[in-house]
Amino acid sequence: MRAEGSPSLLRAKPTSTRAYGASKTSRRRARRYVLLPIVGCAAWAFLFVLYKQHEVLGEPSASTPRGDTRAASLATPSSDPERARGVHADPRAAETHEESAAAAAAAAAAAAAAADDDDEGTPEELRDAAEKLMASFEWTLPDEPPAPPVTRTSGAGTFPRPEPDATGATRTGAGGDDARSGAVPDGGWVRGIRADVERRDAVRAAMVDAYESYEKYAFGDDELRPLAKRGKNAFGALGATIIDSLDTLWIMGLTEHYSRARNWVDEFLYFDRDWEASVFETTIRVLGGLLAAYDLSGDEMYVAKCVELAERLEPAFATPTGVPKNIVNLKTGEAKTPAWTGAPGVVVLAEFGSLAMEFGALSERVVPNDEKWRVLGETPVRVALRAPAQRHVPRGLFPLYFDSARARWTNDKVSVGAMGDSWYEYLLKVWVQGGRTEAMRGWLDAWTSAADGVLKNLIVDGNDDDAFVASWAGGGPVHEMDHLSCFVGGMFCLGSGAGVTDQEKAYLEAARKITRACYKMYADSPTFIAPETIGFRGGAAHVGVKSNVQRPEAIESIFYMYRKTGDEMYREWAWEMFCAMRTQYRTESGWTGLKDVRVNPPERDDVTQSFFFAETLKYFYLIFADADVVHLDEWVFNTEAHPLQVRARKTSIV
Ligand code: DMJ
Repeated sequence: MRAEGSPSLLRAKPTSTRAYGASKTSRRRARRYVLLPIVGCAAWAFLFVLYKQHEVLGEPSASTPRGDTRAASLATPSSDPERARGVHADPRAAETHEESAAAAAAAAAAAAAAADDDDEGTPEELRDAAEKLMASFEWTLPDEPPAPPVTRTSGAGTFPRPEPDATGATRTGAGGDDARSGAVPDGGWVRGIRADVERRDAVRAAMVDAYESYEKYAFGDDELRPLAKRGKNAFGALGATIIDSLDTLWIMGLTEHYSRARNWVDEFLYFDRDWEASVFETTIRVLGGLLAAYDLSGDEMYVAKCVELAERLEPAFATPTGVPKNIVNLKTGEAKTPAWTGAPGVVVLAEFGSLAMEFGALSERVVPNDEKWRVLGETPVRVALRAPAQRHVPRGLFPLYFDSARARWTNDKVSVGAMGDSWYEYLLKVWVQGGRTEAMRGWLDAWTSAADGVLKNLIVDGNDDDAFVASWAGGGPVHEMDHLSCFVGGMFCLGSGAGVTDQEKAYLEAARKITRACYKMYADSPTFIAPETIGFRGGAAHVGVKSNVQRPEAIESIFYMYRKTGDEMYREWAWEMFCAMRTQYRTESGWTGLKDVRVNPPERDDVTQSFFFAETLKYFYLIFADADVVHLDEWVFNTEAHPLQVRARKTSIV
């Protein structure tokens, strides 16, 4: 009866390693399981009487729209809607459990009375209201664990900083072979960039605005539907937005929002759910988000959650090759492949081939180090790299479909956008994540070959000092580009290291041109918002798919280019794009994507994507922050922009 994702008094919580004293937790649980049911029964009894009264007095009016019931019921305990959801309520406001129980009972009575006064609500609505009231009640329990101390990170890691040279300058821009030996993980980033405080704080204010709408209308659900003012669960009701936001909130220093999110994870996140989860999405968003929150905060609670989740995903890897199926039921462990890949066991490149950052990080963060997870994440890449090359597919590039049982490619389409993107991204980033050590060379070699394949076959110069990224089918290029492919600018920028060798210079030049094309996808649009896809002909672009879902890839590439070059033009581009998003996405009740970027003002799509918090707003913020905040020699972003610490690795099976 209870909607998935709402806090449940009956939920069996898995045991986990806690950051807080067991005795306090036990006391809290004891109070919860003994006292809450009593209060719950009282409230139910009260509502049952009301319901009976309704039956006697006649049919209720149907004037309350279904969608308003939640807001109405939640607003009842307090006239302040934020308090009503409990997410902004100070748990210490009610001194004792009894006081808060009394308050809840009074609120239940008030809610029921309000329903009665208005003569509104079917029995189902009343039951709903009671459930929601009880759910909101749990949020106001006293004795919440104290929030962990939130300190800002400078991104300082454990690697030795570059030594000053004879002139006293650090080796900015150096690296090259030294970096590749693992001695100095210097990606050639410009040092000493100072924050543009005003613009940085404008982005931070946008985060507060958009995230508080989510807290107000959908806290605990995967995503917010800002216009409907309610939540949406597309990821198994795992609180995807909360988890995707943890590190952004931390980095921005939003202490209170972070603490509420952290405590939700501790108290209400569990994975024993009858839900067919995407292994990829769950890994990059949930596992990646929890790992990054751990790396930033050191809060051990996250590691226990990660292990619980990884164990739920593990059955997907039980194939003859170790290449995982794309879908797994988190409760039953039953795994399957999508029907649309053409045959049973056929899986999607980006989905099976970009799990190694998260699973590798997990191995290093559990105590004692458990290599099982790293091997699980690396095996699919090892298998795919060794599979016989597919005809009609250029060297270094990879088809989109792979047979997980027979270890062979099943089509000849290539894309670095949808379905292919993060495969290429992780070849590079796992090498960076592992400290660019010799042990990781297999990853670098695979990426170098792939990068050269992309450069040679897919990059098409435009006529405005820009470049597009094509896809490939039937033995030749297809002149269409996804917004998703805009990440390639950032990838080439990251892969260009110090820009010392000819090859590195070519990567950086490609990055510059692709990033410019992606900026123009925004600047050339009537709304200053880019479409989901473009086509290109004769060096110019035209709109393909006209929607926009708040994607991050263009601003991601601008971020890398700014960190690499320090060219203020990139901050200007970022500011223009940010202002356009603020104008076009923002509503009074949340930030939404657009159905048609060619129409101004545009029609909204009514979703705040969880990656808008994880990626889009984070990259904007970091562009305007000091370059020391999440320094790219010490942190590497997974494909959902969750920063993971760089740690030198001594072993890899790739
Ligand atoms: C994100 O979930 C990730 O970046 C993924 O790799 C691709 N798509 C979205 C953002 O557009």
